[in-house]
Amino acid sequence: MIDLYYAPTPNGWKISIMLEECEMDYKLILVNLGKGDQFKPDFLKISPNNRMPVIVDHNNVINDEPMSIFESGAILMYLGEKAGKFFPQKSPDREKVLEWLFWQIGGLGPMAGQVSHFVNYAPNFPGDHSYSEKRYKNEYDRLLGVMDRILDEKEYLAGDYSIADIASFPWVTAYKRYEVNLDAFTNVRRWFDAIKVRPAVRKGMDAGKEARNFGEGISKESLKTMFKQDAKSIAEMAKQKKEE
Ligand SMILES: N[C@@H](CCC(=O)N[C@@H](CS)C(=O)NCC(=O)O)C(=O)O
Repeated sequence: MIDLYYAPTPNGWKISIMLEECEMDYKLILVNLGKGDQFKPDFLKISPNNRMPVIVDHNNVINDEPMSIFESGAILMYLGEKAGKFFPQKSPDREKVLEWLFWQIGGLGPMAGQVSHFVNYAPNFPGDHSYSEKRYKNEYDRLLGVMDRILDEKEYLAGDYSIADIASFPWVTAYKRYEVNLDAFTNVRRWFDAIKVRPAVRKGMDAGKEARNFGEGISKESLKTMFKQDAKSIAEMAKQKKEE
């Protein structure tokens, strides 16, 4: 059994989709990010970066502890290897998948995440955010353009459907909220439509959907917990959760 520490956001969906695609047994453990569950001592032990997703694989015990993994890219690689699916192990196919997986982890994810911040949350904070919002929207647009060019030659990012597509899909689903016209990216649209109808993708995207929230009615306390983090504040949060 695999425990998935999760919130229904694009980074969480990558892993719920992968577990569904691999038909693996898993238990969903919801992490309430607004309430600061990511600072609880037991959570920080498996996720020192105070972020979800994280998995704990009870079938892989090392030095009396079940294996835990944080960072969605590392989790996808682990699950792909474990299941022998969506992550070829032989060169050069392995490197082709890794190129696009790292492109997502270092580019599409962080940039789309910033667009999400400026669209969904920054309006709660005073000041003119227009330059920052435009900067990240341009970068998201550029990355969709890169995808579109590559998908003109290939059906999926690395040729066959892989963990690179599973990582990228959730950050493309957000396009509507970001006011992007996906039809302008013909190949991305074809890729997106092919992935969204996969039964495992639908199931993975539905995992914990009752907890989904795009910031509507978010409390001042939750905004502070999530968006006023610096080295000092996360140390204080961790101390507070230890004492609770
Ligand atoms: N690079 C990380 C990013 C994970 C991440 O940013 N998770 C966010 C939600 S989408 C989170 O847990 N935020 C908690 C917080 O900001 O304290 C990954 O790919 O796993």
